[in-house]
Amino acid sequence: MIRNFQQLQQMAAERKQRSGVKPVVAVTNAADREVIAAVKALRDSGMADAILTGRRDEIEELCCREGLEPFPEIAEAEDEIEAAAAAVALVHGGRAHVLMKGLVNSSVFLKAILNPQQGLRGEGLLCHLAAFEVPGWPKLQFHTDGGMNLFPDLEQKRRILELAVEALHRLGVDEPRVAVLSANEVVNPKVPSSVAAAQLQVWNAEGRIGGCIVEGPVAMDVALSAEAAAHKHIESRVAGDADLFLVPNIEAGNMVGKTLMYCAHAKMAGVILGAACPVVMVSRADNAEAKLNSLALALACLSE
Ligand code: COD
Repeated sequence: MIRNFQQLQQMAAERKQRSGVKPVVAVTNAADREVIAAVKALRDSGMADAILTGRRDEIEELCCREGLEPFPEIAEAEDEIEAAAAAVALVHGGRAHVLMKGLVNSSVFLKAILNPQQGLRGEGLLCHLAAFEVPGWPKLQFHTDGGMNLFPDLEQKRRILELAVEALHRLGVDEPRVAVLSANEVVNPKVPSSVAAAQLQVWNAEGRIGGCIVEGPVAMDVALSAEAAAHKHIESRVAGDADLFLVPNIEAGNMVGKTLMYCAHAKMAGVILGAACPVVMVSRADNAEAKLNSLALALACLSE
């Protein structure tokens, strides 16, 4: 169980010590104060080094202001499209092990990763995994996919689940408890998410999806509360103890995440899985601390 982002950062630092190799993060358009502050914190923590892409003059000025000296290596790029291509090329060339989104539009960034020739597409689907530290909640909550796939079908949900479970194994959660969310615990053919959730639970019971405990469909109250499950006479191994929440689609995932952040003061980190390397997916509005948490998540997801 990972209690909070501080523990996640420790895990990322220990992972580096075990492997003996200091990972390098390629930062896409680093010409932003919060990005530079996050890179400084990253370097100070010893978790990884960074190579920055973007306009050299702007980046160097920000490095001076934030005390990031000596300057990290900079790959010159005129705009966000060039910067995305340069950062992806650093991963292709084996110079970087993790890719990070800096001051760049999400769609431009994702399209650079998905580019069939120069991108970082692996064998199959890519998906977004978010981690939330919610005040008063005993462990990090992992949510997928509220950030990349729009309306995944059953097969895509299965792949998203497998990618997220694999990442949680790397984070030391050996048998994640997975709540496949819908609006109710009863399968209703008129609610596609409930039908898909039930099938994922069956595949898990049959051993076709392994390494985790999957229950679905479950409503959010049951996923979050053993008392709610008992009250509804639902026997559950996941209720109140879910590690991973598989959301029905990007709209639901986005709304749950934003509600956690704005109403429950949660902190969020995000990573894209299934690409040639873990990809740090931050919002341009995130502060340096949030960006550092996403860096820690991606670094802890690296295979050893
Ligand atoms: N995994 C692997 N390949 C993919 C994926 C994926 N998740 N998505 C698309 N592809 C491939 C397709 O097979 C196709 O070959 C090519 O990429 C283009 O596919 P399109 O035309 O469906 O995709 P795009 O380029 O229009 O958009 C892909 C995005 C990922 C940009 C799009 O799905 C998107 O905008 N997602 C949501 C991003 C977002 O707003 N997040 C919330 C805020 S961070």
